[in-house]
Amino acid sequence: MSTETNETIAGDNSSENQPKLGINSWKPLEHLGDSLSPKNGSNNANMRRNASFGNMLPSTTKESKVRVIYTGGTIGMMRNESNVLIPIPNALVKMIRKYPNMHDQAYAEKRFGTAAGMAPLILPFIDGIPNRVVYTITEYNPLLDSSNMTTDDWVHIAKDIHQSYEFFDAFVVLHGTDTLAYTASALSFMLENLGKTVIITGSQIPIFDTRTDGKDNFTTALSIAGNYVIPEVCVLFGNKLMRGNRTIKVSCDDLNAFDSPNNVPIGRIGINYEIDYRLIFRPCNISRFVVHADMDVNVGLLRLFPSITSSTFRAFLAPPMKGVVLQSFGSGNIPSNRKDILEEIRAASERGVIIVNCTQCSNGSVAEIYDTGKVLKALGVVPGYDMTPEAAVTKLSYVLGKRDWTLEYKKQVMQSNIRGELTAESPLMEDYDLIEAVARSLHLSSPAELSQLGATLFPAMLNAAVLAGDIKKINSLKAYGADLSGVNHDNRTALHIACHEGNLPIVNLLLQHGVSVHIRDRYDRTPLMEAVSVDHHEIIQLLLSCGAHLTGSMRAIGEQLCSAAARGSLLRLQSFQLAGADLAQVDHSGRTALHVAALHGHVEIVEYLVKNYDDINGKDKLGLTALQYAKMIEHEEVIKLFGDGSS
Ligand code: ASN
Repeated sequence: MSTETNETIAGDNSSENQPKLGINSWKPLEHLGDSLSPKNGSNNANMRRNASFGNMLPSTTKESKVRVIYTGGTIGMMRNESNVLIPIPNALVKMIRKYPNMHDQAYAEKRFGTAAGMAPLILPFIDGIPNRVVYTITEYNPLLDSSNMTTDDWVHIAKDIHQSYEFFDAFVVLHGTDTLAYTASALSFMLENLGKTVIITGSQIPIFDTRTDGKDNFTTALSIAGNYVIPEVCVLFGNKLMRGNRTIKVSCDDLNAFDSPNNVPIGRIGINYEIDYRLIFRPCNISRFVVHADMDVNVGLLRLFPSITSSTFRAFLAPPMKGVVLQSFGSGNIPSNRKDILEEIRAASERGVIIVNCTQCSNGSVAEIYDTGKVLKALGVVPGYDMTPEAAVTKLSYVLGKRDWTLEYKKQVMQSNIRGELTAESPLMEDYDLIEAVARSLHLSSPAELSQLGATLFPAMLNAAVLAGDIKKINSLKAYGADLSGVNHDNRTALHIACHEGNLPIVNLLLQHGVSVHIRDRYDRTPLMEAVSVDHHEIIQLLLSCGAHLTGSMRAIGEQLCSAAARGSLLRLQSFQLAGADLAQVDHSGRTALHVAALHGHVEIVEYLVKNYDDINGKDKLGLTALQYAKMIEHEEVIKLFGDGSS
């Protein structure tokens, strides 16, 4: 695939196809008043964040921003004069703007005024779904049938997500269905420590055809992406939201074309969305989101069949092959009486080729039940348990691309569960004793009632344990089946509370259990903002190392910086700085913290800010500099801090 990308966010005119991807796409919004003038040394990230539309949000409406990456596939295809389906470059966005069930033009006009024709797309209101989803579509060039996609295309998608990670709440990838399960599996490995929702979808019938499944798949993917934090690469298709690396394409013509045979879907799509939070696989490392783009292409899938020849084996396993998924019979068996084949396997394994044993059956796992299965392990073959072939081969490609890992470690990783892609041991039964005791006294018995009871009790008990700083209780609630990532009615997680309480050990514990740093509560506050609000620098640092970042309107942060400066709180300014804020950010009056500190005669703060500003002569909307404020209040000590070169 070409590396050229079209960012198509604009209206029905030729200027809508921005030549480059990325945050350029939000540029038209700068005219709408929330952009930061690039003075005062604001860094790139802050400038780009300012190009978002944070404080234009009507106070009653919550919005989330989703980046759609359109790679090709049937979903976006249209019929040409000969009634043949082909992808038509730059047509998707133009068409979507005309479909009121995919784009809310009235809202866009209210929100973006005259720039609405150039503005991002807006998913129409959906009853029961809180956030309005504002989305922009990045169209790849050329658009590809997914059968033509390669490892390079996975890298392209992964890098695009990485490049815009901080500026969007979630990502939706539109993809052809034929190799969609491979891409989903590959991305699940390449996107390390993913903290945001990534949903891949496509369709069997083009999105603008009357009987399309594409419109439902697309709008459902958008609304889930914009409303749930599911830090996984998921596949949304038909009535299921599935873990990407567990999916396989099971039908060429059924509208429910994908299945996840060895893993219960994360969500069921009906009139309502039923997302089972307990099934979400969360990264439990305290590390930032990164992309591993170095995928080794010397991998393959070898499907066993009766009477397969040893020369086929020899040819297949020969250099440059480095990793092979052996699709064995049943629960991992190969003909143990075929010494010629066993010899080829042993020789390849001794040369350092990683051979992973996966079953040909779409359902079930390899296990050493029979002698015919045991023999492979003795030859150095690694069990792949219940991995799909798609997951196993892309995982091999990922693992082999880790140049600094030893062969032994690579083999270890191949048989370990790193992204929820395999079930290595029988799952532990969770202990629901506590819930059962309450349920008995309330005469509740159905699974739905029990799970409802758990969902009601656990968040309150968890919050109480966090407030009490009781790590033991948190651990035992977890053992009872509580979801540590659950939210209360204010959409606050235990992590918000622990950050606000300034409890570093609990923050650490919750992060180790994969609680997301990106969930915004009802007031749009992230755990990072909570940590800033209590000036807990160690917690701020810990959250940053997990990929947390400031969100929303930079002007709002400017207000808070000015307010901290007015109060004389140097510590708060340092907290914001540590969290990634630009101390020179202006408020709605164009004032910086320096203006306000000068006006209030806070010597220590002025001294600190003067050192941290690239330009101390910035003017507010009244045309005044910070020094002029100091002169107005005749504060000699402050005036001196500005030095001779100031105006
Ligand atoms: N051939 C198409 C593709 O994979 C199939 C589809 O999208 N339904 O690109």
